[in-house]
Amino acid sequence: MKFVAAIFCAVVLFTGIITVDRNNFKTCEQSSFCRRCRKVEHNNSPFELVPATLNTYSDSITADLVNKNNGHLFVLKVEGVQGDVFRVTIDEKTPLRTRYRVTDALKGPVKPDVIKVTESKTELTVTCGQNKAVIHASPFKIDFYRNEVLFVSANAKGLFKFEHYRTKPEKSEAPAEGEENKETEVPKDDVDNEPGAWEEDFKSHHDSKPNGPEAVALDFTFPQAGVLFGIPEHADSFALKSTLGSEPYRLFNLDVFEFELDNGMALYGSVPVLYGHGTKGTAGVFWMNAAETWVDIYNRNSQKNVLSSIVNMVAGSDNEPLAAHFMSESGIVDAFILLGENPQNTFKQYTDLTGVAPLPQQAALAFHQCRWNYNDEKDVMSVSENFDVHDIPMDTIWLDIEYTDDKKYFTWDSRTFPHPLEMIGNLTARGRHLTIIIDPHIKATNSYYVHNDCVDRNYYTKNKDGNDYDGWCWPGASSYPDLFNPVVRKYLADQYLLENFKTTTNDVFIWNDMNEPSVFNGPEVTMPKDNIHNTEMGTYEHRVVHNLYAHMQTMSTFDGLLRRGENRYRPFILTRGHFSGTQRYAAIWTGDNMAEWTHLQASVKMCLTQAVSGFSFCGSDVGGFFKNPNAELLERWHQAGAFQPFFRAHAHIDTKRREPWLFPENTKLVIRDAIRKRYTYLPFWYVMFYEHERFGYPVMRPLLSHYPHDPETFAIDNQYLLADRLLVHPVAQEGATNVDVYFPRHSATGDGDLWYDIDDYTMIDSVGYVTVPVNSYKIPVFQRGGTIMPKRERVRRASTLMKNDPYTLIVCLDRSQEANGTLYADDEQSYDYRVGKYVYAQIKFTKNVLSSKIIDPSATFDTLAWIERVVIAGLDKAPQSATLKTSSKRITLDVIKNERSYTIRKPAVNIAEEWEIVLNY
Ligand code: NBV
Repeated sequence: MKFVAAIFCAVVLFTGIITVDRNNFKTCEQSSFCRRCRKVEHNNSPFELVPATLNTYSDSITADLVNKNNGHLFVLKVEGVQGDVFRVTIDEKTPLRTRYRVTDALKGPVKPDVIKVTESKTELTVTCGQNKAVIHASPFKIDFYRNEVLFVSANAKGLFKFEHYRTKPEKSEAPAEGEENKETEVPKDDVDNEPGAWEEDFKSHHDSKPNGPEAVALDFTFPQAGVLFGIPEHADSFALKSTLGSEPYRLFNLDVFEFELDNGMALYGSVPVLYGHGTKGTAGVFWMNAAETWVDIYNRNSQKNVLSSIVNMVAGSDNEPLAAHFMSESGIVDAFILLGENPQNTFKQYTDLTGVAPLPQQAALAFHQCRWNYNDEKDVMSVSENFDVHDIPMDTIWLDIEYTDDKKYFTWDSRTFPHPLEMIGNLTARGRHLTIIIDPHIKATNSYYVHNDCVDRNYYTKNKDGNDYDGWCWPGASSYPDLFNPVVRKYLADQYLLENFKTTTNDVFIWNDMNEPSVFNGPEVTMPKDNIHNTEMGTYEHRVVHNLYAHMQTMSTFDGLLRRGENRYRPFILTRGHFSGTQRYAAIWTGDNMAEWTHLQASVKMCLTQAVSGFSFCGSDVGGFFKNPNAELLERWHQAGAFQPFFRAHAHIDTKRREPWLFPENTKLVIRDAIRKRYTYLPFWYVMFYEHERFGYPVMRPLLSHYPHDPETFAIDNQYLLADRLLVHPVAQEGATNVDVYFPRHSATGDGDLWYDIDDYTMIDSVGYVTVPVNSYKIPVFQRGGTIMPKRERVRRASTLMKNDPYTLIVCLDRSQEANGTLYADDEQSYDYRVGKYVYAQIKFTKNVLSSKIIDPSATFDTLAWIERVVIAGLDKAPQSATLKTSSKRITLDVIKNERSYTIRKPAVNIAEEWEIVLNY
């Protein structure tokens, strides 16, 4: 059995058959809980509120809900949360056993807000600030209003379902899968008689389901929305499509080999937050549930195929508001209703709950070079040297699984990597870092200390019979640490400490892969759902916590790296699996994509969706993981990656080597240009991530973030904004000589902004689509008029060597001849910024004066960095000269006229000072 799985994998790897094997993964129909939830009758909810049970508290209400079909009781809690959020929880009133509640997704306890309650015969109104939740008793439904406008309704479609825990019926009553007797009428809501409710088979895997049916489901309607988006991770468009007549979107962390594009199949991560946006406003729902979840989308605007569009027409669903139906296998209903009113506020409400990607070390925002595998120490050093020879900057070189001794993580293969410390030291001496992979599976051999420790101390996840679960992964027979147990997390974190992992240093970054978890011979390539974990809430099946396994690994790794550096250095971790909140610990990438143009396009869509779902630090394998990219695709992918947050080239072990100098000179030069451009923009990336940590807005943003009243922006996912300063439209079509770039409007028919081409300051003063010519070096990137961009134009071999280098400021003026920007600097590596060692400056151009003011005067940072150049585009009069004024000096500066801009040379003022440059006419 084990061998079969391994051979299967190997065959697919080496024959290069490129398409996902859908048979390995369930459809909704093959998943009994999804089937049950999906067939709930619309508009006939059996749930009712029991008004007599109402309890009112300062920040919440509770009341019983009854399922009229079986009399079972539930407790509803509606809570006001600070920042225009309601939290709705529903749990069983007296469950047979405590149902699991998600831990560690939220960044901390929620902050309650004061509520006011008014009652009428049929409704209960919970008011919180300018918002209210109107709870209708029968049928049960909650309408959420902001400023009297209805933004979200829960259970408006009547699809609420809550399968209470129950005792297993006698055998004869529970037919096995496929044995159902179609003649016998199934009593309403009696799931006991449903096939698959008490045990379920998929392929050769049997799920024993000792606790029986336990699904929870609820629909949310968004009456103001013209588009729904969110719920990553899927290789699909930004705008969610109707699932009528097709599969729901699935959230179940899975290692999907050679995933396909344009569908809602599960992928490595699950982030159950969904937004509805329209010209009248935005709202969101965060469905905090870590069990397998499917989401049906009701969307009159989009049909996945002709058939479903016809079904839609016939069903007359054209008048229906957009809606989402969340269906989870287990857990409780725990939903946050985000009433942010506009996109940015709503995204921030989500990061206020689950956290942000903290400011990374500068090096992590620079260029990463990876491949499965760099073969040995010589290979690593020669790749590093070649980047220098060809004058291409690179900060981090990565080692994949082959560096280990037989896939035993925390060890090295002594034949290929006999002197790891020396190798790391050589890289560090050149300003570079090393990243190594550490997967969660542990080779089950008694010649491995981690395995012995885990066995001796009872640290492994158990199978349904209570024995150490044993699966199959890269090392062969493997076991899986029970990462839900804090003691186990601490043990693994300890392995990163330099006293334990003696062959590493503080400069080694970590990559956690295969943590969905991936199990080659498990059901759907993961762990059986009836495996057992020892969580902080007690003993639970894997079923209820599955989507949190990777999250727990990143928590552990983060803790290890933090303690490794005595809490001084910012850890850098890349993880493949993720859940809500993982962004606090790790960056993510979109997994095993392909060297195809469509996958380059997908990288934008996927990272955009991640960005609004908390994951600002996202990228894709540049060049494509599987298959060999041609020169043009490799060039275009580097150019696109240079403007995405996480920028790493990576490739499968069977692909041809593809370091830039192995291609024709022109390709190398184009790639070099793209990477160097990234380095010039590092100060911008750095301030964006600082502001992301401080304010909680995404770094990469869909156009609707800043142009929420322009419906044309709603579904755009081939271009995006970086903060509100750059508009990026990567070239992702083969042979393109021009690109249609959309310049958004402030209202449905109104004006837009001015935009300046970053390469030559050509100004665009129009809205709608504009055809922009491109050559092999160029991708359309525009700086918004009204913004100031910090750059560093002296590019070095690694970003760590640019710390003291001077800055250039690019000032692009708006129609009123004004602009604004920020600049942020610190030591680029440590947490000292959190104790006030930084400079954060507001840079402004108004009335012909450019000025820099320190935003937090109590913060201080000694730096040698200075301003070496100011470029101003869009000035409507030509200045003769400029005068620099600081508290101690007053100097006249030259102004040079360029084709479409002016350059002020050498203001030579330190960035930590306050200054003014006055243009003289
Ligand atoms: O560790 C090998 C690869 C890795 O290169 C890739 O980036 C991961 O997504 N890993 C998956 C395992 C096997 C891939 C077929």
